[in-house]
Amino acid sequence: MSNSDVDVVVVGAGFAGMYLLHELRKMGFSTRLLEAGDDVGGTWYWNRYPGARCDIATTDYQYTWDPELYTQWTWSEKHAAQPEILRYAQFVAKKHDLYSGIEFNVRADDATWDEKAKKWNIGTSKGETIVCRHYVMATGCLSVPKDPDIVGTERFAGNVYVTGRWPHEGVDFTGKRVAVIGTGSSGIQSIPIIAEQAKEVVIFQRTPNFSMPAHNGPPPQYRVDRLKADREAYVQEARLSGTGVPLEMATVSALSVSQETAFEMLEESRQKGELLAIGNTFMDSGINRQANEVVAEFMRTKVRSVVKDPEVAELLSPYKHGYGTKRPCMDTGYFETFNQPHVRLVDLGVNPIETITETGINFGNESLEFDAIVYATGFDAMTGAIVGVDIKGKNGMTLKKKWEFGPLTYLGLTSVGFPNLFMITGPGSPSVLSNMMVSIEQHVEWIRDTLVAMREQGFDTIEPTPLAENGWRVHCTDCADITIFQDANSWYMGANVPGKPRVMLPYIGGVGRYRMACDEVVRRGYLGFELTGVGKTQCNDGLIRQVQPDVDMVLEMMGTLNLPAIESMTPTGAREFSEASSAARPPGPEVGEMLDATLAGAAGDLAYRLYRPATAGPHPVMVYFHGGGWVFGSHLSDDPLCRELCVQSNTLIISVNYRHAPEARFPAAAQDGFAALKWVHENASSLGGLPGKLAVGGWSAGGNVAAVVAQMARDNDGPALSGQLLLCPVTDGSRQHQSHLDNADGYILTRSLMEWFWNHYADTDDRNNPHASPLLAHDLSGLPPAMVVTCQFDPLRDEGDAYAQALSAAGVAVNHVQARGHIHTSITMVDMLPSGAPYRRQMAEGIRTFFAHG
Ligand code: NA7
Repeated sequence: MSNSDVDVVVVGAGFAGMYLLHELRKMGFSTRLLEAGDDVGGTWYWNRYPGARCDIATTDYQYTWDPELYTQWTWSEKHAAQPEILRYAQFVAKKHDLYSGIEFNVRADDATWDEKAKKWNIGTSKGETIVCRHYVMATGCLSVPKDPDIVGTERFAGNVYVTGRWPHEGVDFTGKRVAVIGTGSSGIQSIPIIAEQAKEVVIFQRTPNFSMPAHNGPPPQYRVDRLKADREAYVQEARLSGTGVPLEMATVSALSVSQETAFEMLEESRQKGELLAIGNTFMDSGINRQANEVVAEFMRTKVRSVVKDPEVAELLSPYKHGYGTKRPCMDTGYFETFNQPHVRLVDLGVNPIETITETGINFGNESLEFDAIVYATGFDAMTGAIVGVDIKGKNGMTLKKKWEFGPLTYLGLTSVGFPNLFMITGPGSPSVLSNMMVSIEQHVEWIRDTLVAMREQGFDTIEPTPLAENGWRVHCTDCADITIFQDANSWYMGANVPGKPRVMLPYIGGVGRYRMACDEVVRRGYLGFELTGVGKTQCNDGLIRQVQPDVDMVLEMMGTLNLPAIESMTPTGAREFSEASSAARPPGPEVGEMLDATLAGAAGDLAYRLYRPATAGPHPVMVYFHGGGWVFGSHLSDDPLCRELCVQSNTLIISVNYRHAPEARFPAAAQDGFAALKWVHENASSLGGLPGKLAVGGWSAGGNVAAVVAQMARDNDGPALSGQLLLCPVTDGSRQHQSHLDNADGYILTRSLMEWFWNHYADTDDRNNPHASPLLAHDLSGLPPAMVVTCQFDPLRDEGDAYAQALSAAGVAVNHVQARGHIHTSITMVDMLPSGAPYRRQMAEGIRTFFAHG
């Protein structure tokens, strides 16, 4: 126990530290485990306030690593109360002789990396310095109570209680006047019980919270049955799920059903009494504000139905944050408590606390006296406990300083400049957005396996690279950006602690996807890590997740569908397939008017659809050419995109069909495109267009047609164009570009499909014709201003980039947007992929700019 030079120092004897100790011992590592409290249990050791319970059902909130525990321990309730969870932790610690490896009542005060020795020196509250190779913070996400940021807290002479530091002997509030400050989970769980005892309770509420009845009782039978039937399968499902609890994936949009149906579905979820059920009723309540509002309003109706005083009900109803964007709560009789005559709610929004006094609280125009004040004011979440230890890494840099503007980690496990430091459920990992047990076990196992691999391969240090860490930050931000979580002033965002940087602290991409990323890092030779040993270094630098998270989900979903390759079909089959795929997509926004008609093409009539903005005309006009590799698609196939561009750019869009290959090969599409442009130009006024304000645009093969048509217009004395919008355009069929190889497969448009398109459209010789490959034009000067959008994971990326560069070199004004993490099709997927929305907004802005200038 007193070995002062060990392989690993672990701080914290909660569920993370306990399991880690077990695994490190098993693998033969020497360890010291320091714990500030005098027993195991972590969160469940400290949070002993009345009513403290776990909101995740006991079928899921338990260790899975020791299968015997499933039979040796029986949970009495669905949502275990704190004493039972603490007993469980003690039971496990005894069973596995963990107590002998834990030093209680010892804090880690500081930790300093010794670059020469490649070891950490851990300074303890007992004045000892422990030397270790690896240092693991298993300090929990909600372990440092937030400093009470209320004037006068130190003045109060009565009893003061903090929910996260509750006295072990308990508190009896019988006959007392009690103030409770804070209505997060701790407040919501404890208030009904405090009110049962106290003479008078005043609840000071800054923000009302969403809460649902826990419906506590025996563990849910359907989960017990599934566990019994096939425990491994159940556990595996949890590990690969979004939240660490097996749940059926929601497939219905809250906006696709009537409010009545939505409320019925929500009621069914609510009756389950499971924390994640309501948020999982609809597929879009976490990413779409309107969808979320359906859920929020449902929850508010429930408050109104319970709380008798309508004014109090209104005060208890959240309006300022979406459901789930702050941690929703589970309660037992919380809202009912406010119907009791001795319970009063104070809305701090209207009546802020002026000061706490020796005898009570002054707020608004009132002054109330209390015997006790309960602070249920929350925690310095996720980072508080980590930077609470003075951790100095390479070159004396402290972690606190490094994280001044928000935590920077690779995988939420490690941080650049701090070799051999690991965090369990650290910021940048799913942690508090998951069933903590699942996330804890995954991190412990990842760390264990990493230390074993290092030992086997003779490495002494492991540290992430700046590239990988920054890439992970970008990925975490991308994940958060597609949700509405960032709207709320939550502790997820650090918003509850004054001065704390506002960043999304947990990883919101899901437990399963996160696990897959961690596993892939290992499989790819510790991608993004530098490992060093005596005379050896290994560094497979790189980025683990670059595709936008919502795009990634679509790719994954398509992967599971085992769809046939389009290039294996006949053109007719491909057309049917493409039409069937479009049928199920969201329609896009409403436009002022849509009109279907025909115009004169190069060899007969062509169908077109006109999209008119709802604003008063006349409007500028853009002739739009659809994608589909010249083989399939129609004037209707990019309908949602055309609608969105119409609405957002306030432009009249005319989407034109053109003849398709192989029936009509090159140059039919280009000729039709040019004929359509001329027709629209001649008929602009009667269509409601502004004469002289004409542009072309298109996506993919349609981008090719648009680029070619712009060249034809220049070379044939008009029509004069204000701009050309080219989204993922085909610009060069004459040769191979690097992106054809880099993105050959796996991103929907494949290299072989592109070849199939070309083969149907043009002979090898024709591919060298600038009207097939506009990049090959001898002269690109004099063309209209261009907006070129290319996507990182598109086989066509480089030819689009090359066209933008060539236009610019020829003196054409070019707005070149490179969409990071996107694929050939993703920007067109209106209302399906939120990460594409900013690019569509940019495109609309680009269209407006064309017309502003010309
Ligand atoms: P929370 O969820 O952070 O709740 C703290 C509550 O205290 C919340 O209502 C805060 O309002 C309120 N608060 C914080 N500071 C103040 C001040 N200065 N004045 C008035 N009110 C204040 O912590 P909990 O302990 O309840 O729950 C933490 C997690 O533990 C929980 O989510 C579960 O995961 C388990 P605010 O909302 O910030 O306006």
